Amino acid sequence: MGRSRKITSQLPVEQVAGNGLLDRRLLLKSGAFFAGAMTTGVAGGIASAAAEPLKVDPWSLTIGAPVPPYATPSRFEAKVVRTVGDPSRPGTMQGRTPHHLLDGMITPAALHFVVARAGAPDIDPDQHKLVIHGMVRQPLVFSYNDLLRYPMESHIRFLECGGNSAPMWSKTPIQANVQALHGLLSCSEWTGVRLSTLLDEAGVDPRATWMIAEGADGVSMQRSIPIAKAMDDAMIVFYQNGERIMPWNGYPMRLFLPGYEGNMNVKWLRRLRLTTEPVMAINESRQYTLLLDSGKAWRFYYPQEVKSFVTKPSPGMTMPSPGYYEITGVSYSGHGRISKVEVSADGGKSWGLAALSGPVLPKAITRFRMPWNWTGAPATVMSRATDEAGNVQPTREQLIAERGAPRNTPPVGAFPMEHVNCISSWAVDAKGEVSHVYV
Ligand SMILES: Nc1nc2c(c(=O)[nH]1)N[C@H]1C(S)=C(S)[C@@H](COP(=O)(O)O)O[C@H]1N2
Ligand SMILES: [Mo]
Repeated sequence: MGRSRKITSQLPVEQVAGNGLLDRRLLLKSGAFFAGAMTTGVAGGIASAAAEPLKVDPWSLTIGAPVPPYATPSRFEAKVVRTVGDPSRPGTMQGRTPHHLLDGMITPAALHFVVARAGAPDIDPDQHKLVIHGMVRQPLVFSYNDLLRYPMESHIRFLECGGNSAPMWSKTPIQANVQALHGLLSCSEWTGVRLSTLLDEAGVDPRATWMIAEGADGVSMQRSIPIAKAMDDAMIVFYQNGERIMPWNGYPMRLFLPGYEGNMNVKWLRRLRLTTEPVMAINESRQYTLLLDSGKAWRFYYPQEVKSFVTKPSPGMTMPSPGYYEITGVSYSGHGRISKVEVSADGGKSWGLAALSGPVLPKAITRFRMPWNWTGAPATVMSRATDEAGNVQPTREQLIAERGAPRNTPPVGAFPMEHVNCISSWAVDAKGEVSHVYV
């Protein structure tokens, strides 16, 4: 009332990169621009509100559902679920996060990805113990409640399986959605104690160079952690997004190594042994190694490198009509903060800077957003992240040049190639259908 709303009948002609990418600063401007863009048919579908009264829907005429003690999302969101492995093959038990259906930086605990070689053990926290021994002045045994009395810290950090995105290694682009291609990645707020506090209490022998972490699950998973990481930002965590860690993610406690390969983050943690040699468990001698063309393998390759992918639009989606869209996706680096994300809509010929949704935290998912005026012509959408250490996400070709040609064609879900962080490309055809392509 009183103020006339400025209607912008056309999107500005000015683009920051080819195929309709617009200036990210538009996202900071007043909503009037978007209000105009959406109702003048540019976005193709927001009906202009005639001055008719709203119809009264049945849900407005009754008392609603009572408050459940523990809530789950609306029944209309029933498709927002993990895709899970075959439970009859316990060794492959896993669940993938549906990034194409989420927004923001936090993954709900119930949708956090899972890799659990022997499923989730049913651990009674009152009976669970954590032992620190080996090359220490004073071996220690902690009960769960002992540990909860130490000073706590909370940090928002991503976790990614070293085998995430392995389908990108396939010789031809696998036609699957973002969940299948990149779903072994999640980001939570983790709360627990700094590992260095406990190690200091045990008194680590200065000659110790490795810490062997062991889980209490059916495979007694073990991984060797360099002592420098153990003393740096490693944590033992009990809470995930404010509630106790889910059974599948390590209840009642797990090791958390910010930025490091998912596999090293031993769940259901029960033992830390200080020593001078790595344990050479299967997860570090065979799995989570990188076999090169030379026949040699990289072992003990820890940080998850800088990476990003577009979640919207992404394969399996259809863009209903030409007009205004927001391209959005996730970016992260095991080396620190994301410093920038560039987006291309023309297959990498030209790039524009995306807006980063704050807070931009180290070793956490940073969501990026890019305004886009899709003309209806075929386009290829990509994102390229750079971290504060100066690492730039490589193209698939660059990654292949570094590691050798693809040696096999993995099915979706297999992990033959670790640490795949290359750029993903999504093609939008003239019908608006989005598919996975290599450029
Ligand atoms: N004890 C134990 N720890 C484990 C695993 C396991 O099977 N057992 N899986 C590892 C792997 S391969 C990954 S990628 C991460 C996954 O953590 P999440 O299931 O909480 O996402 O946990 C790691 N820690
Ligand atoms: Mo993993």
